[in-house]
Amino acid sequence: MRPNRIDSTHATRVVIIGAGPAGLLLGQLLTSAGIDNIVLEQRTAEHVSARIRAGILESDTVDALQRAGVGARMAKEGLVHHGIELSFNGDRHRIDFQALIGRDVTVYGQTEVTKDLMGARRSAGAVTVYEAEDVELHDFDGSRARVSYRKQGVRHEVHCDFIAGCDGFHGVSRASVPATSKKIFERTYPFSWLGILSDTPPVAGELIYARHERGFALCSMRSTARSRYYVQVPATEKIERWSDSRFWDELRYRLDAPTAEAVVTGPSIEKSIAPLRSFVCEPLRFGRLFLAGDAAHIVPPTGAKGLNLAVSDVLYLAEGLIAHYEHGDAQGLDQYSERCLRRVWKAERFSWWMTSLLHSFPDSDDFSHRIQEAELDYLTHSDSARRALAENYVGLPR
Ligand code: FAS
Ligand code: PHB
Repeated sequence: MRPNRIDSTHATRVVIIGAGPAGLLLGQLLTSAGIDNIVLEQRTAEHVSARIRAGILESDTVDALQRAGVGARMAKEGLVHHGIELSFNGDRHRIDFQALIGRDVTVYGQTEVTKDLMGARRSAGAVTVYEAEDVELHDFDGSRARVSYRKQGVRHEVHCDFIAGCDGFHGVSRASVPATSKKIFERTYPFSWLGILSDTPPVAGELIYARHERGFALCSMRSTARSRYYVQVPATEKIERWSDSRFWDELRYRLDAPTAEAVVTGPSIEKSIAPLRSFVCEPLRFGRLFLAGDAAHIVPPTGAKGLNLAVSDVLYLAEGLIAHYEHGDAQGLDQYSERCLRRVWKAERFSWWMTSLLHSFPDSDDFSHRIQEAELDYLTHSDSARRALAENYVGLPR
């Protein structure tokens, strides 16, 4: 078979590449608005729905999922949190979102959000092609875009008005844009997060972000019976070097004594290492191609922004596409990149700040340590400083 022979041709209005939260939420919003779309996903549905990723939803994200008609289980199972705690120098200090800004966040795993969106898409009868291989983007700078892919040996081509690149950091969409048409901003960190999931009760009722000379640790959760913990490890660390007991010991070293004492340990049901980076691609629109979510930007997870930023991009993109099709109004699409990037860069700043505040940097000097301590001292003695952290953590207004 000739490599570029097309065996089957289709047409739709919007091709969405990637069935992560960005792609699936965009698909849900477009389908609900009667705008025909197809999602192309390289992995299996089982793989996508089994991924363990983010855990914290901003209130705007919760509202968006409710409005999109996929919030029922989240409303039942999500845990509303009115604050977080910072643990350092042997003490815990609460940041009270309710008292400071009257808002909250919801603990509801990205895994569950993805499952809810996948279920809604199935119920709507919208098309998702899983195991779509060799996805290629064509003519997105022309009058009509095309996306080709291979499925079970058959090469398909989809003609469309627009392409939404929701295929994550390692996807094909951003890579299809010529280097001369995009500017990349990037910072990599000399450490990663080693995460563990365990069916044990969380050590506390809210998240605890811990700064310790041995490194950062985070006590999070997925429910009142399932905990999610992280410890900072060197960027070169290998998962094979971490038994469960080594993880639990290291986590407890980094917590204040009462909290360390209270940790309930158990077998890991998932254990993985995720690298940390700050990354932004500018712009986010290239003719008929729009980048959204991790395809466009990456934040270190310290600020719990990744998933929430993906939702924010998709809301702007859906608004623009719906205005285009319903009223012939191009303003939303023309302003998409600028509107997203204003919000993205503020989330990048906050995520970088939280990461710089709480992690130990192998090459940092005494001055840097004193700055970290002064920052933490300011946070624990100033309502204004705590209010600034709170308003960024729960999500800045759109
Ligand atoms: P995703 O990466 O979720 O989805 C992209 C989809 O595109 C994937 O299903 C992929 O298979 C598919 N794809 C890729 N290339 C393709 C191609 N060529 N053709 C077709 N499909 C293709 N955020 C937080 O807020 N807190 C966290 O704790 C946190 N932990 C994370 C841990 C890890 C290991 C990673 C990688 C990210 C983490 N994030 C976290 C960020 C994460 O939650 C993202 O922000 C979120 O998944 C973004 O969603 P999407 O933009 O949909 O990208
Ligand atoms: C998580 O529960 O996975 C989580 C929570 C908060 C973060 C990062 C990850 O900042």
